Amino acid sequence: MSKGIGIIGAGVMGYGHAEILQTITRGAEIVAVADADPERAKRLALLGSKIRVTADAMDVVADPKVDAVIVVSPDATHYDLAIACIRAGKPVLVEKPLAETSELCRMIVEAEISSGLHLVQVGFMRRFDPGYRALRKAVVEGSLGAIHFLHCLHRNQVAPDYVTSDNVIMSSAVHEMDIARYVLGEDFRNVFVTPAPPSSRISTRRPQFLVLQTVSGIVVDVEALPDAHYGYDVRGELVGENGTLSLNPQPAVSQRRNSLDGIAVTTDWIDRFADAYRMQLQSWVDGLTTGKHHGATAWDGYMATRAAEIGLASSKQGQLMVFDQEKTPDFYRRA
Ligand code: ISE
Repeated sequence: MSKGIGIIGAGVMGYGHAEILQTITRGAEIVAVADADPERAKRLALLGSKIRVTADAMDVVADPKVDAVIVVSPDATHYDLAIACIRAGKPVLVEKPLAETSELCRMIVEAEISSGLHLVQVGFMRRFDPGYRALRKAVVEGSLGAIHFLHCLHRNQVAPDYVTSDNVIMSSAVHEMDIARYVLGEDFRNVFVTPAPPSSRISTRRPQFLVLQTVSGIVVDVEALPDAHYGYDVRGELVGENGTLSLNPQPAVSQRRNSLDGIAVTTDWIDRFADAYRMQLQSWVDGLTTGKHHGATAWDGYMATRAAEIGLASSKQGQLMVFDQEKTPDFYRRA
């Protein structure tokens, strides 16, 4: 039977998830949407005949027709909504970050463990990207031999005005913190962050360069550039003793025009990770029936925000920061 989904937040990302759910995902349909802006909610509701509109997010969580919830509202609301879903015993897919601080993320982790149910998934969609999955597979199978480096590039075309240098770490580089843990299957032991000069053309925010090391010593470097101008560009190269693997997001066609021969660069993450978003939603919806979960857990969400916070401290203090090692709770260990 089709699952009833409630969406909280009808902005660009909320609409994007809703569109995929209604047009591509099998086994679920949207039954309720909440947004403080009634016009946005109404626009989303046009995607289906059974979608009830409300301004009250908690009303969606409590709705008996809602089997599971997607939280795509502002970051500051994530904590309360995730806790409300756990209390209601409803599975919830929370857009990243899980919550604004690692302390709040940790409280979500504790609440989920106390409930005894695996209810929370974090929308770190890159875990469903075929490229990153191939990198993970190579690590699991050992095909590259011992791994030395994971090089990561994360460039936004032009970040919105409100994005600060701190956000470049907390909201952008945090994806690398998560995906590196996923690909390498290890936690971090230290991080050093060097801010680069700001882009005088556009803003005072500074690009950030991060060097992390995992527990076994693998080096992960991240260029996080908020204003690349030419497009949205995410790259990765895994370097091992037998060779390398690079992400290769190829559009279906290449172009020759204006004296150039090449491929178009996407302008935002919705395009670049379109496959990942689709697969993330299908996997999450399938999990509502099978009980199998493949995405980032609340623990992963906590670890990513915690790593970003430690990175932020490094950028402020200009020092290498060492992580306290935390054991993954048994509740989150996957067979
Ligand atoms: C944005 O919030 C996202 O989550 C995107 O995936 C990321 O690439 C971008 O840098 C963030 O600002």
